[in-house]
Amino acid sequence: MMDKKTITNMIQTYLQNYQNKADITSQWSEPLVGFADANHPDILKLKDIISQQHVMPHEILKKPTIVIAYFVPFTKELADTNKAAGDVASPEWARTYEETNGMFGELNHYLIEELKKMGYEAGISKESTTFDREKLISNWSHRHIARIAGLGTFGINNMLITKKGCCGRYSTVVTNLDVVPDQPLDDEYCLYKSKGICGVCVKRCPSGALTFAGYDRKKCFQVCLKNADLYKEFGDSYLDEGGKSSNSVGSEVCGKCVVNVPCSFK
Ligand code: B12
Ligand code: SF4
Ligand code: SF4
Repeated sequence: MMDKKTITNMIQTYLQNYQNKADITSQWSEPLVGFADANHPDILKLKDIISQQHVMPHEILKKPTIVIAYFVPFTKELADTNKAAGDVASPEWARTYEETNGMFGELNHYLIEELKKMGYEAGISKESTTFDREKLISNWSHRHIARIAGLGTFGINNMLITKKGCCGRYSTVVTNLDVVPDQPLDDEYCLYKSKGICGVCVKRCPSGALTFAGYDRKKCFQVCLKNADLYKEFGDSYLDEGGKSSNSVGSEVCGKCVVNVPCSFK
């Protein structure tokens, strides 16, 4: 039988070995893993909150029970490379973005195969690696599911902040595991939301996309596109359904709102 500890160990060990590969320059910290109830009322609400096209776990597996969500934190060393003011991301940031997305594909494939060997079913939403280039939303939101899996809470930087911070990336796998699901957190990890202080991310955002009133994804996207123009050499890990053709040209990154802020690593 697969328990939560075994799956958590599998993800952590896979990542440790992956970063020793010769062609990988990225280093990651130990991942956090959460288990969301695939039939949680908040998941069922995603069609209303995000869009009618948002995929439901039961559209991926016939009888889903648990969505595994995991957060892979970046290192402080990587964050430091990207802390310069302005809207130009560091090349290390762009490269790690691509390498992390590529790693997710391989790690998820490994998890799915291992679960199948044990008699379970598992799958990913192909929608998660692509997004509507006009509306700038995806039909599969990793971090809404990660929130339901108890991994973190949303900050005013519009990132999901975990107990290890928000400087890192998420992925999710839908399964029919028979484990007890984790619950969303009651606390607020964002200092502005919990205590009315901080706001550093708003000050740092070079495009005015972040304000205390909300987040403007179009303004943010302009900055990401500018960086994509600069960084085309690290590949295109954001692929469309089935991973056939690229959803973007260049690395659409910025990340000034997740580095050098109080919630980057805690
Ligand atoms: C489309 C997309 C973009 C677009 C649009 C951004 C956006 N936020 O919508 C662009 C290209 C501009 C972009 C930029 C960035 N992105 Co992006 N992006 C995505 C993608 C593919 C889909 C996001 C989406 O559609 N969400 C649905 C919309 C409607 O939700 P939303 O904008 O998040 O808004 C909701 C929340 O704010 C939420 N919310 C806010 N407060 C609260 C409180 C509660 C209680 C609840 C329930 C909800 C809630 O309510 C809003 C409406 O539902 C995801 C990967 C994925 N498939 O999940 C990555 C993702 C969100 N991006 C990520 C990152 C890191 C970035 C960048 C830092 C770029 C970079 N890597 O350098 C910037 C940061 C921008 C920002 N501050 O939000 C990470 C976030 C990691 C984290 N710690 O949260 C993700 C999850 C990718 C990943 N695999 O980890 N991104
Ligand atoms: S930088 Fe401060 S205000 Fe912004 S999300 Fe993090 S804790 Fe909240
Ligand atoms: S990634 Fe963050 S800091 Fe950069 S433009 Fe978007 S919201 Fe602002």
